Amino acid sequence: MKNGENMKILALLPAYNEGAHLESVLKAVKKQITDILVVDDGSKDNTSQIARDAGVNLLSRGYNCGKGQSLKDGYQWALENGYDAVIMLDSDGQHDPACIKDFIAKFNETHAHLIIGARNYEEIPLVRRVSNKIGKALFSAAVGENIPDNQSGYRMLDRVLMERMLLSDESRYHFEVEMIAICIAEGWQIEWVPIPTIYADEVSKQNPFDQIFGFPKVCLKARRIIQQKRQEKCSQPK
Ligand SMILES: Nc1nc2c(ncn2[C@@H]2O[C@H](COP(=O)(O)OP(=O)(O)O)[C@@H](O)[C@H]2O)c(=O)[nH]1
Ligand SMILES: [Mg+2]
Repeated sequence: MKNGENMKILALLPAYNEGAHLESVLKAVKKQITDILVVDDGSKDNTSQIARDAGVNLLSRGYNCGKGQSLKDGYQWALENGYDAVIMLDSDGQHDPACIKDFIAKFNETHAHLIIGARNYEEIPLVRRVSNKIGKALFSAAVGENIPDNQSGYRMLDRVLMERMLLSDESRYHFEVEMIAICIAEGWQIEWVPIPTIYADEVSKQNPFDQIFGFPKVCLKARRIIQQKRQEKCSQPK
């Protein structure tokens, strides 16, 4: 595997109704990395136009399919265009593009398939902190190891993981949670970089109902994925 400095790396930004934030986010991302892809997902505002005006690559299918599906579309595009890795970050300003260099440095050090930006949960506003802490405990118990931040969408993936994630049937937020379980199941070490915790005027697009009732389901699925892989390995001849 090449060094981060010699790699072809794409910044991948899923975006849904981010007209208020995308322009400033892209401006900051451009200072860190030249190759950028925005995946607009049927936004009803000027998200696509902002990406076009900024001169970055844009995928836009005109109707909403979910963040996970947009990420898969982005990986497919990155693989077809010969990228060695993607760094994915949110378009709403919650991920500081200045941290991109920290992901590349961590990749140079570890060559991990997956590097995740971890926030300090103590800095998350109270209501979100409580749900995130419960989610962290549930998910860590389900996968059998401490996962500091399963909700963070600030991540770096190499081609191997991008290819593997194209097989996932998740299309919304649970896609990113499943990605962690897949790495554990495959025995791929996950690496972490600290990122700042940013909350400003952005409004989450996550459905609270889905968060509360869908999360235990995704934890059980994560457990199943890991157990199935373990059984597969055990049933292979020595
Ligand atoms: N392409 C796409 N992006 C989405 C969708 N939902 C959310 N996003 C983007 O994914 C990122 C994180 O979404 P957000 O709702 O802020 O999640 P939260 O910060 O975890 O509550 C933002 O950049 C959103 O614009 C979607 O359905 N499709
Ligand atoms: Mg957000």
